[in-house]
Amino acid sequence: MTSKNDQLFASSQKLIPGGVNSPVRAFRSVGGTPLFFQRGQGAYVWDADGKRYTDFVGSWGPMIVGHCHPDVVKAVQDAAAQGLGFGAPTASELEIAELLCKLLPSLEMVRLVSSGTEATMTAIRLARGFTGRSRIVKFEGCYHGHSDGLLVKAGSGALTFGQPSSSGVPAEIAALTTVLDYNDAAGLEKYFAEMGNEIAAVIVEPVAGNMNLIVPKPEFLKALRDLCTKYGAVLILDEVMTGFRVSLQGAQGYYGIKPDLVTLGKVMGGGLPAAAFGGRRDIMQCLAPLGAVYQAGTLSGNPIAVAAGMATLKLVQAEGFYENLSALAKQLTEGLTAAAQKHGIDFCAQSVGGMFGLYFSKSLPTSYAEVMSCDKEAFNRFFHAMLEAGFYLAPSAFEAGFVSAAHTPADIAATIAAADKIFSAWK
Ligand code: KE4
Repeated sequence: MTSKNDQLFASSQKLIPGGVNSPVRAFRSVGGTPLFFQRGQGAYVWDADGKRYTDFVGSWGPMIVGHCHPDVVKAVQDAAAQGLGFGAPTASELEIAELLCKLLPSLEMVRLVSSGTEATMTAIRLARGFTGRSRIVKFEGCYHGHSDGLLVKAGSGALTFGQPSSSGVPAEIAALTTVLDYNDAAGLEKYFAEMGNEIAAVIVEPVAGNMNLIVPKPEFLKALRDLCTKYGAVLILDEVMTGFRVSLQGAQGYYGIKPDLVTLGKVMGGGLPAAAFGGRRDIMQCLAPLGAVYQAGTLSGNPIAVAAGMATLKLVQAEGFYENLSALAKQLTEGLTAAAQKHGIDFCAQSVGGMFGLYFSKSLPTSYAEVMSCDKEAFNRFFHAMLEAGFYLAPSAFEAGFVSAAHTPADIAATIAAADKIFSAWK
């Protein structure tokens, strides 16, 4: 008897490319049949066959207060009863703009959009309009959504111009993007010395979460800020994942680095499509209808998404919220590491705030190259064994994981116990 998951996947593949509406969901990196979820509550999700999992993906970060938090559900219901959208300004958009600018001091002005991709795509256009320059710099392994200029991989050999990492991206567009090595301050310094006056913007994940989790080196963050200031390039911190995830002030507050522009998403939408970009007033005032840089969106500031975001952002301001979240993530990473090492398995893990990385490697990776040398097959085996045991990790060795305020120390202890059992039978 095939499971409901299998039936749904077989049917979905006939109508939806790969059976999914976003590639990572298809389990191609880990193998097997993707889970179709039917319900979430707190730290748990249930698949189409009614099996419960402790959830460490949380919709890729948004579910920081847990699934179906009553305050969030009620805010959405109340907002929906007033109207699902107007395509016109609402007071709630001003309310969330005021809250975002209060929580993130670098935000002098902010605009709401509907996805992280829109936020980063627009921040780059804005930086180009503000500086009058075309070149942008990103880092290998960082993901900033799927706009053409960001689907770019490092040029081969000495070529510092990027090459498309997706078909359909014209080489001419990719060539305007330079891809450097994350955490390589010296390499950044060298590139700026050659090309600094041509750089419109540098976009970076202040904690990388799309090549598994990579922690920034202090000298790398310092070089980013100092060089962008020196050469008049716009420093864009892509905090779509780290915003309100690593601390209430995001990674910029956690590490004390002030961006010129910042992009936000995930947590600030509480699971609904709300994202944003913002920063220096002199840059933001270049945006239509004030300035010449165009950007628009039918659903921007949608009142239901804003309601979910506001309710979530109110909850994360609770006393001790991030101390508790960080403690849960630390309990998990330290417990998994101890269990693996007890059984002589090359495994390590780390966390920053409420996000974590798991690596089948002797030491913590600090670069894209080091992440790529981790044992992906071992991760995939671990992923499926944990899934079987009722624990849902990110379905890729190159993604970060997330805890929520709904997870308890007992949930984490049960996760560690399941891993310990798997490691004890590890050949
Ligand atoms: P969206 O367009 O998917 O809302 O955001 C793109 C984005 C931008 N910046 C960062 C730092 C991000 O992590 C993301 C999206 N993250 C992935 C998870 N690694 C979303 C999951 C998916 O692609 O389905």
